[in-house]
Amino acid sequence: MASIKLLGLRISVYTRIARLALEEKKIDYELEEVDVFADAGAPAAYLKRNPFGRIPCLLYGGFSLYETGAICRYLDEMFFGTELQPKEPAPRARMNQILSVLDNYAYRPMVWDVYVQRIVVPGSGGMADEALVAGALPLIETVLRELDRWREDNEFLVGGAISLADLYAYPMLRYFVETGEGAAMMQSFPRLGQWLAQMQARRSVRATSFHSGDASEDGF
Ligand SMILES: N[C@@H](CCC(=O)N[C@@H](CS)C(=O)NCC(=O)O)C(=O)O
Repeated sequence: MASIKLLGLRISVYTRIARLALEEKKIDYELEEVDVFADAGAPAAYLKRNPFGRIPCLLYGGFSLYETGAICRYLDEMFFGTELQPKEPAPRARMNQILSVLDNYAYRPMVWDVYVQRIVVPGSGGMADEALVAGALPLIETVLRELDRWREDNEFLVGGAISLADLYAYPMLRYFVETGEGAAMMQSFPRLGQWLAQMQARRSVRATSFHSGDASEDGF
């Protein structure tokens, strides 16, 4: 039985980021599903752990930790294995900059304004809010242009080694490219498309797909 538990949802972007860190570090863990999207809201027991009601939350021994950035840095600093943060100040700062850009300018536009409107809302019989989709695209394009510029021709977003920047970006971009707008926009950033395809092949990415037994990520 794993001594580390992650409370979250398989379909959640931030849960997947934490799972990617656990997988990259080869840490044994158990994912316990907590449905914060239920009509009744996040379960009361979960709100005692995280009063903001956001997932994921990490449990290790008596230690309980929420906020994905804190979780990922803790895992990286606490456990041996692949290091997920550059040691040198400049690349470390670039990685932190990318995390901040993704948190603030990518997650909501890519996931909620485009993916949810294009895939989830019509999937449950609703109509997409076209204004929301259209309004999100310019900001997303700026994010992709910056990621493409920072990556240059390196293998990963920050130089030649995987870092938290890649683990944050992948789940957000993954949802975005499932939409027509996302797939079309990625054509303008072929280097970033190549990065996404490389990430797709990683063991950690395959071990954490958004849906169980999902082959839809294989094709990209
Ligand atoms: N700042 C939080 C954000 C986490 C977050 O927004 N998670 C989403 C799922 S991907 C969530 O819990 N949403 C529930 C809600 O919005 O009520 C973190 O870094 O962990």
